[in-house]
Amino acid sequence: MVQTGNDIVSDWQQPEDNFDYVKKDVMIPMRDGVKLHTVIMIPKGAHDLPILLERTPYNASGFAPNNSPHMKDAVWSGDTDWADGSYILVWQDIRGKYGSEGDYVMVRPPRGPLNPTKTDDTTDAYDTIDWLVKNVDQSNGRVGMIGSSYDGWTVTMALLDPHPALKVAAPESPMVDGWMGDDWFHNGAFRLGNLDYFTGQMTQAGSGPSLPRWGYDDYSNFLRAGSAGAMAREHGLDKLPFWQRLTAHPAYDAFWQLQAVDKMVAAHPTNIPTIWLQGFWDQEDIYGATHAWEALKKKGYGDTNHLVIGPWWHSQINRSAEHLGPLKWKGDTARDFRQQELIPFFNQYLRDGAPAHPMPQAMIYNPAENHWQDFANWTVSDKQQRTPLYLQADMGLGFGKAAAGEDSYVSDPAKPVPYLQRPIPADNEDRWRTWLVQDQRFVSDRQDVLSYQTPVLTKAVKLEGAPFADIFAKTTGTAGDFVVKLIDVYPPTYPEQPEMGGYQLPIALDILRGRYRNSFSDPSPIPANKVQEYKFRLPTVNYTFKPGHRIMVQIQSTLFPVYDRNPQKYVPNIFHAKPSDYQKATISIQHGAPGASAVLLPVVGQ
Ligand code: PG9
Repeated sequence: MVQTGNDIVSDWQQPEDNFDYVKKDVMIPMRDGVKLHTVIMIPKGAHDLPILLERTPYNASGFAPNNSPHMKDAVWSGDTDWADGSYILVWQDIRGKYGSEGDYVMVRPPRGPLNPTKTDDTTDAYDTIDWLVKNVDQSNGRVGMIGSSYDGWTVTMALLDPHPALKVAAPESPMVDGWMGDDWFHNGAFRLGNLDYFTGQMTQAGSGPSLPRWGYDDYSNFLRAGSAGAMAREHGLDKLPFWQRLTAHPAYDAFWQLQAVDKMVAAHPTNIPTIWLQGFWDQEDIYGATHAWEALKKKGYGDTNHLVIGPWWHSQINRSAEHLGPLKWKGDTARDFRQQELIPFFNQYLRDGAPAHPMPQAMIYNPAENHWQDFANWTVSDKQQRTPLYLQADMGLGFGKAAAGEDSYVSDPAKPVPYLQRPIPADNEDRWRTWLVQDQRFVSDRQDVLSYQTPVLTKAVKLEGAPFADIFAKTTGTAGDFVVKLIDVYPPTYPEQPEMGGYQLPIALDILRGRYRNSFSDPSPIPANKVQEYKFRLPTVNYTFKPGHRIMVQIQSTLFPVYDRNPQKYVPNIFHAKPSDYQKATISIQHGAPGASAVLLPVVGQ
């Protein structure tokens, strides 16, 4: 009857006789002695199997979260298709995160001017692969690497000086250039959601908290805080070394240039067969895969490197993708791609006797036609010929040049244009994932949003490539941002899906911080009341505007709180803008002359 002692035993092991796999936690030593926590799942009875490796800052143990006797059910959704007994699955915590030793450096730059140590994620990947092929007896000595977003970035780093056993790779939505167009900034405009990410990632080795909120609506929460710098100070982010570095480099200086992965892969091009993959509406890393792939193609490596753009939100490749918001696809486009392309592509390089699985140079979904399209020679270049679609009088849009004129609006930083219909809850994943396909009618009647549209199209307009915004504008301020959206306006009635009648679907949108209009590295104030050109690239598309639809271009100066507000008065560093720096400005968009504002479209088959 006595109940004393310790009911918790220290050496209990779960009996795994009925499991179809063996799971091991190991610490793998790197060349400097630091050990990295690694989870290895080996199908029972396996021999001569390839290894699929993912390196992550997001908790390696969390990739096999379920205590199931079946490997397929034990792993997370992104790995289910790989867990059929034909791969050894390996997840590793990168340095300093979760179970790994060492210091964590946010997207650690490669050895060199920004990293004077002897290790980086290239050497850590190399040392890990070396250990795995020598110590996992069931392996056939061949490794593939995969991972999305940050984990896509770790794949790209492994490719810079790959271990000979690394035979194939797939960076999925990799973060490639945090300043130009991935997570941190877009063309110099800072993305406020990073503040939550920074406390989550850099206040603990595990998972830290997000920022405290005053209310349900993030529009009000961020507006209340003032500048990004003020919000960061209020919540203690100014103590984080990476925040200090980031805010000390608001422009595209050497700090950013030296850690841009597209520049690095161009300097160390790889012949390892690689699929560079991202979402068409990738709300976090829409820049990376396309630009890294373009850099490799330019270097003559377009045969072994493939570009894939699916009709997906960020990382949706690892989940089901039958639809994106209201857009419905034919079947599960992510599962089908994984099963019919990605895995056979990996198999051919990793498994003896696997059939060849050639892939086209690029595979890009056409969301309007609802199918994949293969491209034997996909080319996007800044100098490519594009067809201008001009802004015209009376809010018109057309391929003919317009007469001189302008349209004005008052941009008030106290009332920025929301990126989602309010309220915008902080933790609503679904709304964040689908914001890039949201119907833009919720803002098109605002006085500070200009909406130009073509007449109803009588012929299809097919785009293949990257459109450019080429806007001529003057402002009464000395600073300002330009947001340009290319939109497909559905017919007013749409019988096959009635709720899509009149829908304004963004196809490509982006922002330019006006101080960088002439140089990303060398900002300059905007001369007040003088017409300036604001030219910038929009995300890559493969899209058909169908007859019966219209093309719309929307222009506005804020997109909040995705992007921090521009005070519209030139200050040296917007992170430190004071409340009194924020001022209204009148923006006048020109058409015809002195500048013919347009979006430059990569139209094919005209
Ligand atoms: N987009 C996230 C990220 C990547 C790289 C750096 C910071 C954030 C992610 O989903 O991992």
